Amino acid sequence: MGDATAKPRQKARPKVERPRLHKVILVNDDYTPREFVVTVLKAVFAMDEARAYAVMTTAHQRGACVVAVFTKDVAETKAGQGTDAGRAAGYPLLFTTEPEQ
Ligand code: TYC
Repeated sequence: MGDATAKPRQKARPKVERPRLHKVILVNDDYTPREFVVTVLKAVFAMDEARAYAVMTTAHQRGACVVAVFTKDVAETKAGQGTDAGRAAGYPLLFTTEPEQ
């Protein structure tokens, strides 16, 4: 006879999708001063000088650089803040976002 009190060995665990993360990408251009890019990276992405300089240099040399990964909303907000900071100063600085994987 079956044991009516036997507990399931595992709790039912409904599969929940993790929200996909989105990359913020810094795009190089020929006009925005390097030091301005570093300043924006520090202000918007809370980077220290060394990290901001490394990201700026990678974008400068390779055309673009992944800055950080966030939920979609945060990625879009931060990309907008960075791009807006450039526009406000008259530069074509551009941050884009794209989903990871
Ligand atoms: N290429 C720019 C310059 O030589 C600097 C720069 C780096 C601009 C990275 C944008 O995403 C960028 N002044």
